[in-house]
Amino acid sequence: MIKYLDVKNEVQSAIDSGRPVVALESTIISHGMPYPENVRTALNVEKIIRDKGAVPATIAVMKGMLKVGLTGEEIDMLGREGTAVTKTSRRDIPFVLSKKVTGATTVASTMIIAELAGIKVFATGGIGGVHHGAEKTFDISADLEEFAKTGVTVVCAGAKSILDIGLTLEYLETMGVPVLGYRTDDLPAFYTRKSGYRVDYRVENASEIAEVMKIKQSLNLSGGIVVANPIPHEYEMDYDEIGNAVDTALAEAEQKGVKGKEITPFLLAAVKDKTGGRSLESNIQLVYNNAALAAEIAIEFAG
Ligand code: PSU
Ligand code: MN
Repeated sequence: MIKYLDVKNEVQSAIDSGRPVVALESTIISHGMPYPENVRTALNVEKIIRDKGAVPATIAVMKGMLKVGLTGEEIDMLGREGTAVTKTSRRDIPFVLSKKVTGATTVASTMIIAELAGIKVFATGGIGGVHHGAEKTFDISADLEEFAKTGVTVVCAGAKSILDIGLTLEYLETMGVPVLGYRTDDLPAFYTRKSGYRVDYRVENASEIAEVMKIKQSLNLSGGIVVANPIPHEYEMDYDEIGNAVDTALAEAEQKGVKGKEITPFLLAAVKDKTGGRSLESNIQLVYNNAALAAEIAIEFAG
């Protein structure tokens, strides 16, 4: 047993008996969406995973422990406290544990904790990536390095255009990370089904993805897999509307000098404001869609 790991009974017994489990991050709750939609979404995501026949495990750092599987009250607390909670990526974990403060986990730290607990599949909305202007700012999300190291499959809706999608793909290629498009040849761009960039491979069902995971694991090829799942047609946003919102958000961030771990939450909130909140509904729906696919993958992998 790892000293700092606290796995909920329901989740541990599923892991022990080889039943499907899906990990979920908590920065999307605290920093990715406003209250109360964040709490409602997080609880619905858990329900979608259960209805499919897998066990959800939302991950966070609380009271000096890495918590795998949260109660409804704990999810509610993360949602209410919002950005007052410490956004916790790989480098933040030891400090947040030592101070026993509440930490919301990013894609990177959720992957680390999921792997410690023995969970192979994780659902989220969007991953971090290479930011525009990274050749000057060096702003590359720690999520990308994590994909190179940690053996968890992450289902996302592609990369948001707040990022440089082309450079994000180049980085993943350098790090040896497979990018699988679920029923798409084009990497989805979060709010839209297409980005103009191609994925490495197209897959048609969850069992193909589970097979890739098993082969990768049996060869001891370290690192994760990105599964890019396009937003359902009916919730897709207008390409130009999102493009304009992102451009304005990026200009505002630059003018205000927003830096470091603040920049992603700043851009997410600014895009939401510029689209009159409509991007929030798209965001919620794509997370549901990812949760359902992640549950199917976990079931195929376990089966
Ligand atoms: N992208 C989104 N929504 C999010 C995030 C990214 O569309 O909530 C969050 C995730 O937790 C991701 C983190 O791991 O932001 C990346 O932050 P940074 O760029 O600072 O590494
Ligand atoms: Mn960054």
